[in-house]
Parts: sequence; structure tokens; C-alpha cells
Amino acid sequence: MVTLTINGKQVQVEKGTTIKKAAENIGIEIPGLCDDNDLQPFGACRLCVVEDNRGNLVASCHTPVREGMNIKTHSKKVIDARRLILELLLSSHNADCFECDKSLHCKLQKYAYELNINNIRFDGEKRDFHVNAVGPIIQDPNKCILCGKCVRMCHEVQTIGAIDFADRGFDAYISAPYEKSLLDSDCIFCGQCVRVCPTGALVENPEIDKVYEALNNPKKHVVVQTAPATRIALGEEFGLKPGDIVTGKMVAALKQLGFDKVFDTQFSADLTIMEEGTELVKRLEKGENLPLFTSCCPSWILAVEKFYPELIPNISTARSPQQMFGSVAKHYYTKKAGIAPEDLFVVSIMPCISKKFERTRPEFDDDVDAVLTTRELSRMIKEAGIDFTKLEEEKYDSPLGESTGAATIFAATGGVMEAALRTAYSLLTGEELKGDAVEFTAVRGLEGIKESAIEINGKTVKIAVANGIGNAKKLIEKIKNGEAKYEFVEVMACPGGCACGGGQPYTDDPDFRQKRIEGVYENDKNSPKRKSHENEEVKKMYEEYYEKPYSEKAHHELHTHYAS
Ligand code: HC0
Ligand code: SF4
Repeated sequence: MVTLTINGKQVQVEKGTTIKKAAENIGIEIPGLCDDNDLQPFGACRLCVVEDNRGNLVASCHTPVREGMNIKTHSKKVIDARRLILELLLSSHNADCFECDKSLHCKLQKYAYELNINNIRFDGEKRDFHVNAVGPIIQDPNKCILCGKCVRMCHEVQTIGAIDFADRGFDAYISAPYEKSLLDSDCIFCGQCVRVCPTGALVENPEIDKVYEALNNPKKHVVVQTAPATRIALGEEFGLKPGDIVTGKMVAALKQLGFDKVFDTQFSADLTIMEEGTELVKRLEKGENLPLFTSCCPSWILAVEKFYPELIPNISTARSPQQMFGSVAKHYYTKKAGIAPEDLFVVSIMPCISKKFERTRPEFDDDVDAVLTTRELSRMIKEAGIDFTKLEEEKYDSPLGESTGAATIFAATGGVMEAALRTAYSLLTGEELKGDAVEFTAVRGLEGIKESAIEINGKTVKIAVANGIGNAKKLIEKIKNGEAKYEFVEVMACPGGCACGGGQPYTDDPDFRQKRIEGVYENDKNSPKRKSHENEEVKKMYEEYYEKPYSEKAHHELHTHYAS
């Protein structure tokens, strides 16, 4: 342990702790624009400077504590330096805060307020870069402060390396190679760069106006589906904690916003399990194209197409729940409700930016018309003046609104695997898992790679779960080197899974992943049904329309193929 003094108070911390973390341990927040718990210290912005024994200013985010240090975190010298740094940043910043998507969530704005910046002494040259608004992510280099968080997230955590610093000095900017659009780069649209960007330099491409247009068109029958992860995070936009479950209030808000029907992606998540579970059983029987990889994360699919095309035959052909919903709405629902398919408008609420890309893939015939992130939904609710926390809970509409706890856990890393195992067990043994036996705890939690084996019918099925593309790449290398062999593998591109996706509310809570995931499992535990094959509306749809899982019709409308 190391003993030091911070603002006159003696503190003991482990060797190697940074000064910033040591200060946080005693409840002192030091500002910083370039640091993040997921990333290695970088020391780019210098806003975190503190004064040491000798009166020197040191960057606290990457300076480790030393025995006997005497640190002042908010001396006059420190405050003056922080104000100067911030004023210099602001002097060249395109501060069109009224039109900025990150307004009220922007760290630059927050610190300008907290550091009492009421006069910017320097009239700097403004940057004048092209704003790239093609595709699901908008890049506005004019708002970039070159903190490098997006670059490091893309390189260090996701190990994709789609973007990097370009040029030097005042002309420096962040870009895909050769100034290509992200659509033409290695980007997989996981949106983790957007999640960590402290300003409005990276944001999702909004689709709110398109949704309003449909809602105001009397000819359109507008239905909405809500992804599993939205219900444990939307509340954060209204002062609730990460992981607080707001399903009924979200449904009530969507009804007030004027959607004709409020349906649930969890309905189609249960359907996905029926299809993918059956596919797993068939592949296990034949011993073909194993391991089977899950297919619901569009960023994972892009990563396979770009970096591991040889694995395409191993990817489940089941469409993602978002796209299964779109197809079911267009084919089954329109017939049942007597609506012309061209009059139907399908909106998804997703925790994910990549789902905006997925809906535009040619394989999916424009089944989904617009994708809003959880954040975009919160803005519509705020715009409509709805007092979210006071809403009376309401229920999803029928017939695409029922779901089970198995669908709920899709939102957490390991959840798709666990949901599939609950049904595969029943398919393979003809027996049911009872009570808490449905819980496969080995695949739960935030560890990057989770491995386990389960016995079904005397056979051992080896499984693995990776969250974060960096971890997925490690797992694939192990498989390719012959170091590991599995039958079934789940990959989600975002660390923590969709609960922590790039479209979820911005948060400074260091434990947001854990808290949201706890909400997911609590929701499952409280569900009266916890296995996808118990979903009555899904069963009825098979009886009325698809016949059985993996039928020809199901193949046509619920599965797909990816080209290499
Ligand atoms: Fe997910 Fe999904 S679980 S990818 O994370 O499978 O976005 O929440 O909607 O489609 O259901 C995201 C979340 C979904 C899909 C589902 C899957
Ligand atoms: Fe989207 Fe979920 Fe994949 Fe993240 S893990 S990219 S939120 S589908």
C-alpha cells in the first residue's frame, strides 16, 4: 500500500493506483475528457492536472501515486490551468450547442459550466471540416477535441482499428483511412466510439423525423417493437438508476406518442430461439458446421464478413429478432389485421446503433422502416411533455407482444446462449428444466470470454460466450489454432452485451454494466414463463402460419444467408 495526502487528508491506496483514482476513492472528482474505465490512461487533454509537493502540475489520470506525495486537486494554480486548457479548447470549438445531439450530455459543456467559464479570452480560428452524415454514425470533426477515446475504444477494446488520427497540429482530425466514409471502412457500427465520445463529434444518425412523418400520415399503420435492453435503461433518461425496469411505462409512453400498436422484440426473440434452437439441434445431430455462432448482433455479422468470411457457414441462418419481427409484421400480422403491407410502417426502439445499419441490409427487404435508439425515444418522450416517471404502466398489444424471461435475457452477454439452452434441452430430452434449473450461471457475468460444458442426453455440449469484439477475436483464434472446440458460441459486439449498447443512455456510472445486467436477470426471475417454447402467441403463430420451426415458410421469411 502507498500512503499519500490529498487536500490535507491522508489516504492509503494500492501501489500503481493513479492519483485520479485515489482522489475518487475519497469522493473528489477530478475533471477529465480523455479517460475512461475501459481504456488505458492517455493523458491527452491535461484537464486532470493536480499540484504536487513541488508545485508542479501533473496529469492525475496517468500518474501513479508515490509514498509521501502531497497533492492539491483544486488549488488556484490547478484551477487556473484547467480554465486555460478549457478556454483554448473552446476557442476553436464549433459550439452550436442548441443543435448538438450531445447537448446536456457533453463533457465540454459540463466542465465549461463547472469551471465557471464565462469569458473565452481567445478568439481562435474555427475548424472547418466536412461533416460525414452518411450511414448510422455522424462524424463531425469540427466538434472533436482529439481526446482519442474513440480511436482507443476501436483499437484497444474492439481491436477493429477502423479509425485513427490523421494529419498534424491544428489540422489533425479522426477518420477512417483515406478519409473514407465509415460505410466504406472496417467499421462495424457497434457505436462504442459514440458511447465514449465526450462531445458531439460522434453521434447516431437520427431517424426521429421519419417516425413523426409516419405517425402523422393517416394512411400509415405504425407499429413499434422494443428491444429487450431498452426496458432496463430508458429510465436513466428520467432520473432512474441503471437496471431499473420500466417496461410498462415505456409501453404507456409509446401509446401516448401515437403508435397504432406497441409490440415487443422479445416476442421475436422467443421466435428466434425456436428457430435457432432447432437449428442447433439439427447441426448437433448431423455434426455439421460446428460450432454454431449466434447471428443476432449485426456488428458481429459485419466483423465475420470483414475479417473471418470463412466462418459464414457457421453463423446461424436465423434472422435477428429485430428482422424476424419486421418479417412477421409484414407477412403474418398484416394478413391477420387486414392491413395492406405497403401501409404498414415498422419502427424499432433499440439500444444499438448497428441495428440502423442492419435494417438497411438488402437481405431484409426494408421490413423495418426506422430504428430509434433508446436515447432517441427518450427525446420523443421529452418533446411530447410526457412525465415518464408518473406514467401508469400499460401492457403490450397482441399478437406480437407476449414474451418470456428467456427473451428478456437476450439483453445481457450470455443471454441468447442461456435462452437457447433452455429450449434445446427440452427439444433434445423431451423433458423440461424446472424452477431455477433454467439458470445457466456459467454463461452470466461480465468476463470477456466465458466457457462451459453441459450434459444433454448423455452428450457433452461445449459452449462459449464472448462479449466485445476484441474478446471474440481472441476466442476465434483459439478455435482456429485448435486450442478449443465448441458446439455453440454466442458473440455480442458490445462489452456487456446489448444492455450496454452504443444507443443506450449516456452514463458516468462506473458500474453501469453490472447494474443494467442485474436488472435484466431480475426481470427474468420475475417472469411467469422463462422458456421461449412456452410463449403462447409464438405457438399460435406456428399453428396459424409457419407450421413448425424450420418449416419451408419459416426458412423463407425468418432465415437469411450472408454472402462472403
Ligand atoms: Fe439486442 Fe437482439 S438482444 S441484438 O442485443 O438477438 O439491439 O436488446 O434487440 O434483434 O431481441 C439489440 C437488445 C435486440 C435483436 C433481441 C437479439
Ligand atoms: Fe448492437 Fe447489441 Fe451488437 Fe452492441 S451487442 S452492436 S447493442 S446488437
